[in-house]
Amino acid sequence: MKQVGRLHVLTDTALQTRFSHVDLTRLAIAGGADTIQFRQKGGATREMIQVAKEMKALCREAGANFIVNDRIDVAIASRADGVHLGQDDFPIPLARKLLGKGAIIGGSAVTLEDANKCHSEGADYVGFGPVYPTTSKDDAGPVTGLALLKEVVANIPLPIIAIGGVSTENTPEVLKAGARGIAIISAVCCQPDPEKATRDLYRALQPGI
Ligand code: TZP
Ligand code: MG
Repeated sequence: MKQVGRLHVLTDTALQTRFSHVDLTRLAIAGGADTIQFRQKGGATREMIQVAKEMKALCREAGANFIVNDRIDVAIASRADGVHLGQDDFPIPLARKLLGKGAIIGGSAVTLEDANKCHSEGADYVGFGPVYPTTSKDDAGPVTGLALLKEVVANIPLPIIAIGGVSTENTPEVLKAGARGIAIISAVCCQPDPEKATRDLYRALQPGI
């Protein structure tokens, strides 16, 4: 049975170059991440597949979910557990046809309407945000805030994963708003010690379990 995780770490090698996607996977898993999302915009597809296969192997060993952002071809080639798709990415219903019922498919939403669309198209979870200001994604859209997060949680019968500026400090209020979990780039990848940063986030999530 597929289960949507609560601590999603999105690997990033554009905002920082000290750690590779594979390094970040290892560190985030050691810190307690239950979901690793391979997020790379551009680059050679062959290399992406190679990296994704290594990441998948580490995740499988640790019992963590391995999700590929945007690239369903890379997800298929690496036997990922699923994909995460934005509103302009590969259509969710078509992804479901290709990946099957057992795959975890996440959709991005900035509004309640987006979240509704993710649900009606068959997503397994919604990545909602940016809940807080972020500099990690140029076209992240307007900051949603906690009130809209609450509204989405109340109206969409799917796990809602908060994204955008999420940190150890604001995780408690994100959980209080009803989010099932959090998705993180900079609060892990751009920290001096990504493993410790992940562990701190893991601890911040504990009261909600
Ligand atoms: N989608 C909405 S906000 C965002 C993405 C990928 C960026 C999240 O990065 P950070 O550094 O955790 O704010
Ligand atoms: Mg996308």
